[in-house]
Amino acid sequence: MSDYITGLESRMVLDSRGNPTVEVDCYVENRLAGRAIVPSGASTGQHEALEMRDGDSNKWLGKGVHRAVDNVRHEISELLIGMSVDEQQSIDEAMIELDGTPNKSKLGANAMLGASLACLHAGAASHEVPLWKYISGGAEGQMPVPMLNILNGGAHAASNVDVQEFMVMPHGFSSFAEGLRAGVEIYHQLKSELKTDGLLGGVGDEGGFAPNLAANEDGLKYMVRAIEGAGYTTDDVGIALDVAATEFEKPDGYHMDGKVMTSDEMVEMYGAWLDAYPILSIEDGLGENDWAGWTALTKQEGHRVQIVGDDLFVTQSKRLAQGIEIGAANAMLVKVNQVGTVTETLEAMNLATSNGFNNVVSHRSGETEDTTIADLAVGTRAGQIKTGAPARSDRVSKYNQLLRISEEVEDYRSPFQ
Ligand code: 2PG
Ligand code: MG
Repeated sequence: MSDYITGLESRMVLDSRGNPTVEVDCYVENRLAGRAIVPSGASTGQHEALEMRDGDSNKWLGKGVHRAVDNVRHEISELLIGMSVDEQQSIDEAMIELDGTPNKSKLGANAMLGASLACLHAGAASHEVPLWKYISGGAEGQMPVPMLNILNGGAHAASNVDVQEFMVMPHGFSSFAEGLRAGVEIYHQLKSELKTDGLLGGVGDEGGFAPNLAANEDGLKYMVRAIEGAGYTTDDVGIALDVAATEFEKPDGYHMDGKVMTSDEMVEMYGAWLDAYPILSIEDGLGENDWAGWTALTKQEGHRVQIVGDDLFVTQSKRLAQGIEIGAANAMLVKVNQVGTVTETLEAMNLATSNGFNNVVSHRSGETEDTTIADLAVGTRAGQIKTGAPARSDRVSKYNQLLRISEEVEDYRSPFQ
């Protein structure tokens, strides 16, 4: 017999940047059974589902989430009461229907996602299985290779670096714990390399160092110095970039390193970087509407590097289908709040894998102690997760949850074999 939802509660809590966000509790048989907190981005894509903010500039600088919280407490709670908690798809579909807009602007994607995730947790609890196993439907899980963002730039840092994320990817190890250890040691090594050069300052939003650099390419040089300085080789540890190029694409081109570049020149630059550095993955190398540029990049470099669409696909099947059709990218970044429900996230992930695209599960730059994405990565066998530097609890909590899961799930392998 399945357990029934008896109500949802919701409240405002804070995220890692000190901004309000939505927390939702799901009650099953009148007992608290599942809780989730919604993350929030800074370099958001224009096609993302709507994050509902109150817009009252006298409070929380306009970023209050009072209306979204209210929507969970009233409309969404009333809608879901009496539904079986383990019917995730029906739960999500009911909310989508009630919202009735293409971008979830009536209820707010933050309200809907909070409810969707809280029900997911409650469903796992009611079946008394770990979340990752509830997501996998009982199938074997797989530990993801972490991408640790150890050098922050772009919209996540107050530096002059345009590339948003320089990540280390320890893919050549036999266990998650060993891979993570390499990533952490490299993080500490980067700190001493930067200190030696007098470039050590604070960290960015995702816990990585945030130095000013003479050129973006210097970030790649520091990554190699850190990998090798920590005693690893670039055979076992590669580099993943999130360029977040939408942020510096202007009507006249891409503004980078003090120059203005065309799409073709960007593609050429990536080719040169791939020749010179152990780069395994490039995310958002071009802007969110530059489909032709994405196709050109994928055609030219897709055979030797993973090309990940974040702002381009916004975890939405419709945009992903377009990318598949025209050969734009060969991987999708997975952010639950870009689409707003668990069911739509899983649908997009399935569409990706069934078309030979990789999935990379991702945090947002505004995060919390919520660790759902760690279980999502394992349960869907995504194979990759990016969740920041090994610093600050909003990032480390995901790695710690993965360490716990790795006591049960051993499968760990390079997604590039
Ligand atoms: C990204 C993310 C997460 P934000 O661009 O991939 O690193 O940043 O959440 O600010 O969109
Ligand atoms: Mg991105």
